[in-house]
Amino acid sequence: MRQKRVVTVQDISCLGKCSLTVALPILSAMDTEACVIPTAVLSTHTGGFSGYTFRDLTEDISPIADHWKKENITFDAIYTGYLGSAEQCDLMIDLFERFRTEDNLIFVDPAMADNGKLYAGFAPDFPQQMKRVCAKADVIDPNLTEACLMLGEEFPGKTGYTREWICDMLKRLCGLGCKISVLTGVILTEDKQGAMAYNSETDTFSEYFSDNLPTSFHGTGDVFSSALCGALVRGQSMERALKTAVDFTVDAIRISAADPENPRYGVRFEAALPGLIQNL
Ligand code: PXL
Repeated sequence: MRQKRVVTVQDISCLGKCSLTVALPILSAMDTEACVIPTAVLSTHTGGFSGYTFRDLTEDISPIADHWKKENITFDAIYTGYLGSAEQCDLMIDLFERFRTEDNLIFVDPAMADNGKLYAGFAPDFPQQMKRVCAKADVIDPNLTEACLMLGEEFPGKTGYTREWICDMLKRLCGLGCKISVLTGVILTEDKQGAMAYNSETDTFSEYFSDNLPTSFHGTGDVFSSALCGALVRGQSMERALKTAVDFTVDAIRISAADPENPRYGVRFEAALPGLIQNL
Protein backbone atom coordinates (compact mmCIF):
# COMPACT_ATOMS: atom_id res chain seq x y z
CA MET A 1 0.00 0.00 0.00
CA ARG A 2 1.28 3.48 -0.88
CA GLN A 3 2.02 5.41 2.29
CA LYS A 4 -0.84 7.76 3.11
CA ARG A 5 -0.07 11.39 3.94
CA VAL A 6 -2.04 13.15 6.66
CA VAL A 7 -1.78 16.76 7.75
CA THR A 8 -2.94 17.38 11.26
CA VAL A 9 -3.71 20.91 12.38
CA GLN A 10 -3.82 21.55 16.11
CA ASP A 11 -1.79 23.08 18.91
CA ILE A 12 1.35 21.68 20.44
CA SER A 13 0.96 21.47 24.20
CA CYS A 14 4.59 20.92 25.18
CA LEU A 15 3.67 18.76 28.17
CA GLY A 16 0.54 16.80 28.99
CA LYS A 17 0.05 14.27 26.16
CA CYS A 18 -2.62 15.73 23.94
CA SER A 19 -3.03 17.32 20.51
CA LEU A 20 0.18 17.08 18.42
CA THR A 21 2.25 15.16 20.98
CA VAL A 22 -0.19 12.25 20.67
CA ALA A 23 -1.36 12.70 17.04
CA LEU A 24 2.19 12.52 15.64
CA PRO A 25 3.33 9.27 17.29
CA ILE A 26 -0.02 7.56 16.72
CA LEU A 27 -0.22 8.48 13.02
CA SER A 28 3.43 7.47 12.57
CA ALA A 29 2.86 4.14 14.32
CA MET A 30 0.03 3.53 11.86
CA ASP A 31 2.53 4.01 9.01
CA THR A 32 0.98 7.23 7.79
CA GLU A 33 3.14 10.24 7.02
CA ALA A 34 2.19 12.84 9.63
CA CYS A 35 2.58 16.45 8.50
CA VAL A 36 1.59 19.24 10.84
CA ILE A 37 0.42 22.80 11.01
CA PRO A 38 0.84 23.81 14.65
CA THR A 39 -1.83 26.38 15.55
CA ALA A 40 -0.30 27.47 18.86
CA VAL A 41 2.43 26.51 21.30
CA LEU A 42 1.42 26.10 24.95
CA SER A 43 3.68 25.08 27.83
CA THR A 44 0.95 22.62 28.90
CA HIS A 45 -2.65 21.98 27.90
CA THR A 46 -5.31 24.00 29.68
CA GLY A 47 -6.93 21.18 31.67
CA GLY A 48 -5.67 21.06 35.23
CA PHE A 49 -2.70 23.41 34.84
CA SER A 50 -2.69 27.13 35.50
CA GLY A 51 -0.20 29.75 34.34
CA TYR A 52 0.46 28.07 31.00
CA THR A 53 2.08 30.03 28.17
CA PHE A 54 0.21 30.44 24.87
CA ARG A 55 1.89 31.56 21.66
CA ASP A 56 -0.60 31.99 18.88
CA LEU A 57 0.60 30.81 15.45
CA THR A 58 -2.42 31.91 13.40
CA GLU A 59 -0.21 34.07 11.18
CA ASP A 60 1.82 31.07 10.05
CA ILE A 61 -1.11 28.96 8.85
CA SER A 62 -1.75 30.53 5.43
CA PRO A 63 1.92 30.94 4.45
CA ILE A 64 2.54 27.24 5.22
CA ALA A 65 -0.46 26.28 3.06
CA ASP A 66 0.66 28.68 0.29
CA HIS A 67 4.09 27.04 0.17
CA TRP A 68 2.57 23.55 -0.02
CA LYS A 69 0.25 24.67 -2.83
CA LYS A 70 3.26 25.96 -4.77
CA GLU A 71 4.93 22.59 -4.31
CA ASN A 72 1.76 20.79 -5.49
CA ILE A 73 1.51 18.83 -2.26
CA THR A 74 -1.63 16.77 -1.70
CA PHE A 75 -2.94 15.03 1.40
CA ASP A 76 -4.93 11.83 1.86
CA ALA A 77 -6.42 13.32 5.00
CA ILE A 78 -6.71 16.68 6.70
CA TYR A 79 -7.28 16.20 10.42
CA THR A 80 -8.06 19.18 12.63
CA GLY A 81 -8.18 19.17 16.41
CA TYR A 82 -8.04 21.88 19.06
CA LEU A 83 -8.35 25.33 17.45
CA GLY A 84 -7.91 28.51 19.44
CA SER A 85 -10.13 31.14 17.80
CA ALA A 86 -12.87 31.97 15.31
CA GLU A 87 -10.16 33.15 12.93
CA GLN A 88 -8.49 29.74 13.04
CA CYS A 89 -11.88 28.18 12.25
CA ASP A 90 -12.10 30.39 9.14
CA LEU A 91 -8.58 29.37 8.16
CA MET A 92 -9.51 25.67 8.42
CA ILE A 93 -12.48 26.16 6.09
CA ASP A 94 -10.12 27.86 3.66
CA LEU A 95 -7.58 25.04 4.02
CA PHE A 96 -10.24 22.42 3.25
CA GLU A 97 -11.30 24.32 0.12
CA ARG A 98 -7.74 24.53 -1.12
CA PHE A 99 -6.68 20.95 -0.36
CA ARG A 100 -9.88 18.97 -0.86
CA THR A 101 -9.53 16.31 -3.56
CA GLU A 102 -12.08 13.88 -4.96
CA ASP A 103 -11.26 11.21 -2.45
CA ASN A 104 -9.37 12.65 0.51
CA LEU A 105 -10.70 12.60 4.05
CA ILE A 106 -11.54 15.76 5.94
CA PHE A 107 -11.65 14.76 9.59
CA VAL A 108 -12.66 17.27 12.27
CA ASP A 109 -12.35 16.63 15.97
CA PRO A 110 -14.16 19.63 17.48
CA ALA A 111 -11.98 19.42 20.60
CA MET A 112 -13.28 22.19 22.85
CA ALA A 113 -15.18 20.73 25.81
CA ASP A 114 -15.74 17.75 28.10
CA ASN A 115 -17.85 16.77 31.11
CA GLY A 116 -20.51 19.34 30.27
CA LYS A 117 -18.09 22.30 30.11
CA LEU A 118 -16.08 24.26 27.54
CA TYR A 119 -12.32 24.09 28.09
CA ALA A 120 -10.68 27.08 29.78
CA GLY A 121 -10.19 30.09 27.55
CA PHE A 122 -13.07 29.56 25.10
CA ALA A 123 -15.81 32.18 24.75
CA PRO A 124 -19.35 30.77 25.02
CA ASP A 125 -19.96 31.31 21.28
CA PHE A 126 -16.99 29.13 20.25
CA PRO A 127 -19.19 26.06 19.54
CA GLN A 128 -20.98 28.18 16.91
CA GLN A 129 -17.63 28.80 15.24
CA MET A 130 -16.66 25.14 15.41
CA LYS A 131 -20.01 24.19 13.87
CA ARG A 132 -18.94 25.97 10.67
CA VAL A 133 -15.81 23.82 10.49
CA CYS A 134 -17.79 20.63 11.13
CA ALA A 135 -20.17 21.57 8.30
CA LYS A 136 -17.31 21.19 5.81
CA ALA A 137 -16.01 17.85 7.08
CA ASP A 138 -16.41 14.30 5.86
CA VAL A 139 -16.16 12.92 9.40
CA ILE A 140 -16.57 14.64 12.76
CA ASP A 141 -16.09 12.98 16.14
CA PRO A 142 -17.35 15.11 19.03
CA ASN A 143 -17.81 13.78 22.53
CA LEU A 144 -21.29 14.17 24.02
CA THR A 145 -20.51 17.57 25.56
CA GLU A 146 -19.23 18.98 22.27
CA ALA A 147 -22.22 17.57 20.38
CA CYS A 148 -24.66 19.11 22.88
CA LEU A 149 -22.94 22.50 22.70
CA MET A 150 -23.05 22.52 18.89
CA LEU A 151 -26.68 21.40 18.76
CA GLY A 152 -27.96 23.58 21.59
CA GLU A 153 -28.94 20.54 23.69
CA GLU A 154 -28.69 20.27 27.44
CA PHE A 155 -25.80 17.94 28.42
CA PRO A 156 -27.55 14.87 29.84
CA GLY A 157 -24.58 13.74 31.94
CA LYS A 158 -22.19 10.88 31.21
CA THR A 159 -25.04 8.38 31.26
CA GLY A 160 -28.82 8.50 31.45
CA TYR A 161 -29.83 8.71 27.80
CA THR A 162 -31.12 6.15 25.34
CA ARG A 163 -29.79 4.61 22.14
CA GLU A 164 -32.59 6.46 20.29
CA TRP A 165 -31.37 9.78 21.68
CA ILE A 166 -27.81 9.05 20.47
CA CYS A 167 -29.08 8.05 17.02
CA ASP A 168 -31.08 11.27 16.82
CA MET A 169 -28.03 13.31 17.88
CA LEU A 170 -25.90 11.59 15.23
CA LYS A 171 -28.44 12.48 12.53
CA ARG A 172 -28.65 16.06 13.77
CA LEU A 173 -24.85 16.31 13.71
CA CYS A 174 -24.88 15.27 10.05
CA GLY A 175 -27.50 17.96 9.58
CA LEU A 176 -24.70 20.46 10.27
CA GLY A 177 -23.32 19.47 6.85
CA CYS A 178 -20.81 16.66 7.40
CA LYS A 179 -21.22 13.20 5.81
CA ILE A 180 -20.44 11.06 8.83
CA SER A 181 -20.79 11.81 12.52
CA VAL A 182 -19.22 9.82 15.32
CA LEU A 183 -20.11 10.26 18.99
CA THR A 184 -17.49 9.25 21.54
CA GLY A 185 -17.90 8.42 25.20
CA VAL A 186 -21.27 6.73 24.68
CA ILE A 187 -22.44 4.71 27.70
CA LEU A 188 -25.74 2.89 27.15
CA THR A 189 -25.22 0.33 29.90
CA GLU A 190 -22.99 0.99 32.95
CA ASP A 191 -20.41 -1.65 32.05
CA LYS A 192 -19.73 -0.62 28.42
CA GLN A 193 -18.38 2.52 26.82
CA GLY A 194 -17.79 3.12 23.13
CA ALA A 195 -18.52 5.09 20.01
CA MET A 196 -21.44 5.20 17.59
CA ALA A 197 -21.43 6.55 14.03
CA TYR A 198 -23.95 7.55 11.40
CA ASN A 199 -23.27 7.77 7.67
CA SER A 200 -25.81 10.13 6.15
CA GLU A 201 -24.99 9.04 2.59
CA THR A 202 -25.78 5.39 3.18
CA ASP A 203 -28.20 6.01 6.07
CA THR A 204 -26.38 3.44 8.20
CA PHE A 205 -25.25 3.32 11.81
CA SER A 206 -22.20 1.54 13.20
CA GLU A 207 -20.99 1.13 16.75
CA TYR A 208 -18.37 -0.49 18.89
CA PHE A 209 -18.30 -0.85 22.66
CA SER A 210 -15.68 -2.09 25.09
CA ASP A 211 -15.31 -2.07 28.87
CA ASN A 212 -16.34 1.11 30.68
CA LEU A 213 -13.34 1.70 32.94
CA PRO A 214 -13.90 3.73 36.10
CA THR A 215 -10.95 6.12 35.65
CA SER A 216 -10.62 8.94 33.15
CA PHE A 217 -7.55 10.76 31.92
CA HIS A 218 -6.94 13.94 30.02
CA GLY A 219 -6.29 13.65 26.29
CA THR A 220 -8.11 10.40 25.58
CA GLY A 221 -10.27 12.19 22.99
CA ASP A 222 -7.15 13.10 21.04
CA VAL A 223 -5.80 9.55 21.33
CA PHE A 224 -9.10 8.20 20.00
CA SER A 225 -9.34 10.73 17.14
CA SER A 226 -5.79 10.15 15.97
CA ALA A 227 -6.33 6.38 15.84
CA LEU A 228 -9.72 6.74 14.16
CA CYS A 229 -8.36 9.11 11.52
CA GLY A 230 -5.35 6.84 10.92
CA ALA A 231 -7.58 3.78 10.57
CA LEU A 232 -9.97 5.51 8.15
CA VAL A 233 -7.21 6.95 5.98
CA ARG A 234 -5.70 3.46 5.77
CA GLY A 235 -9.01 2.30 4.30
CA GLN A 236 -10.59 0.55 7.25
CA SER A 237 -14.39 0.46 7.21
CA MET A 238 -16.09 2.64 9.83
CA GLU A 239 -17.09 -0.49 11.74
CA ARG A 240 -13.50 -1.71 11.91
CA ALA A 241 -12.02 1.76 12.49
CA LEU A 242 -14.28 2.28 15.53
CA LYS A 243 -12.98 -1.00 16.94
CA THR A 244 -9.36 -0.02 16.24
CA ALA A 245 -9.75 3.35 17.96
CA VAL A 246 -11.85 2.19 20.91
CA ASP A 247 -9.65 -0.84 21.64
CA PHE A 248 -6.50 1.29 21.49
CA THR A 249 -7.95 3.98 23.77
CA VAL A 250 -9.28 1.46 26.28
CA ASP A 251 -5.91 -0.33 26.28
CA ALA A 252 -4.14 2.95 27.00
CA ILE A 253 -6.56 3.77 29.84
CA ARG A 254 -6.22 0.27 31.29
CA ILE A 255 -2.42 0.49 31.29
CA SER A 256 -2.55 3.97 32.84
CA ALA A 257 -5.06 2.96 35.50
CA ALA A 258 -2.70 0.22 36.64
CA ASP A 259 -0.10 2.89 37.38
CA PRO A 260 -2.17 5.99 38.05
CA GLU A 261 -0.46 9.33 37.97
CA ASN A 262 -2.34 12.57 38.14
CA PRO A 263 -4.86 12.30 35.23
CA ARG A 264 -3.79 15.69 33.90
CA TYR A 265 -0.59 14.05 32.59
CA GLY A 266 -2.62 12.04 30.10
CA VAL A 267 -2.64 8.35 29.23
CA ARG A 268 0.26 6.04 28.67
CA PHE A 269 -0.75 5.43 25.07
CA GLU A 270 2.86 4.62 24.15
CA ALA A 271 2.57 1.20 25.81
CA ALA A 272 -0.56 0.46 23.76
CA LEU A 273 1.09 1.24 20.41
CA PRO A 274 2.32 -2.33 19.76
CA GLY A 275 -1.28 -3.58 20.00
CA LEU A 276 -2.44 -0.84 17.64
CA ILE A 277 0.24 -1.74 15.10
CA GLN A 278 -0.62 -5.44 15.33
CA ASN A 279 -4.27 -4.70 14.53
CA LEU A 280 -3.57 -2.69 11.38
O1 PXL B 1 -7.04 17.49 24.45
C1 PXL B 1 -7.63 18.60 23.94
C2 PXL B 1 -6.79 19.81 24.15
C3 PXL B 1 -5.88 20.18 23.18
N1 PXL B 1 -5.12 21.27 23.30
C4 PXL B 1 -5.20 22.06 24.40
C5 PXL B 1 -6.07 21.73 25.42
C6 PXL B 1 -6.89 20.58 25.30
C7 PXL B 1 -7.83 20.24 26.36
O2 PXL B 1 -7.88 20.80 27.41
O3 PXL B 1 -6.12 22.50 26.51
C8 PXL B 1 -4.34 23.27 24.50
